[in-house]
Amino acid sequence: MKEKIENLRNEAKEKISEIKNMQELQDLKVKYLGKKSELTAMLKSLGTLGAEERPKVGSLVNDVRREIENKLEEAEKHFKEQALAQKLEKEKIDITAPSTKIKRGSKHPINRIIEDIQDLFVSMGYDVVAGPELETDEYCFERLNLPKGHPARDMQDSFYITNEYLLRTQTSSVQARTMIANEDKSPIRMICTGKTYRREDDATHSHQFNQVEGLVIDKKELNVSLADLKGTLEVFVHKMIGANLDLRFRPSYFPFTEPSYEVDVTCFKCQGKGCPLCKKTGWIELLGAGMVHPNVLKMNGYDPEKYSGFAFGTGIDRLAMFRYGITDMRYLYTNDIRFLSQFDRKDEE
Ligand code: FA5
Repeated sequence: MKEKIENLRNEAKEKISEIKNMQELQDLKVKYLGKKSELTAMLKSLGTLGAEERPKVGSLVNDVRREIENKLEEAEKHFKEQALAQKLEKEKIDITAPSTKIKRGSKHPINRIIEDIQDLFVSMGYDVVAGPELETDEYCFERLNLPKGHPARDMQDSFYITNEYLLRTQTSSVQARTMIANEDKSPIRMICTGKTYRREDDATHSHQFNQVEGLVIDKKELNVSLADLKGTLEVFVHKMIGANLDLRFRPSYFPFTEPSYEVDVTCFKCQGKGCPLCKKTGWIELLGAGMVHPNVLKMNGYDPEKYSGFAFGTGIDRLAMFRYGITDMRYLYTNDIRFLSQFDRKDEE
């Protein structure tokens, strides 16, 4: 028995000295120390030995086990150190090398302005609502006092999908949706920002652009007036694009408001002197507005004898042009990262 143990010890030592990798080490661990190893079997069979021999053999088996364990531990330590050294060699970091620049994303200028508009109007007690971009003729035109065949439909060149559905040409469709949805016909104070579409394309007109619609309706005795509309628009435009800008309220026509106005702002490019961008007028149109037409109130369930209100619709892309001095609106849609990444800096100025 003693000789067998000694042979095992020598055999294990020799095998351990020849190990080449961790897998071989694991295999030897199982072979010499595992549950089914010869040494474990010897320990289990100690009971069959005589009382004198038992402690001697037992202590020898334990010595050999410990010795093999130590040898294996040493080998394992050696392999781990070797692996770490190889990893460090391979993954050497040169802390003096110039770093690669991490590209920071930035918010699109239109989204910046939309967030600012929403913050401003929420601070004035307005709700922010939304409506669909694929709109029905009914909400985009008919419920806004623009029946089929009305000449004013030519004011907006539309993308029709079917006879009944089109890409909305104006967020005014959300005026009608809000009035209809408001079943108890209580007062309304809402804005809606969103994409709108028309067949247009030049430096101040895009086929896709963004509008913000505003609608205020309240009981007649509260007398929501043109003065309220003017004051609201002045605060809005001054907060968005500059406190010193002149606004020009020009009488105009929209079928859904009476009276109606278009509001122009001094051209940011020529400061009002006249240039190609403002078509030599010194002004750029920013929005349409007016007092909600009694027909629109009636068609959407509000009694014009009891309620009155104002509405406005502003081009957000035009606001972006003014705020950031962009001379061609179409840059906003070209997805040129060099153009789009400059606005963090511009907002900090
Ligand atoms: C309207 O769209 C009316 N719905 C506005 C309105 C709302 C009037 C509520 C009364 C009451 P207009 O077509 O003028 O009106 O457009 C309003 C604004 O949207 C314009 O002043 C302009 O700033 C912007 N806009 C219009 N067409 C384009 C376009 N193709 N590209 C970029 N901005 C445009």
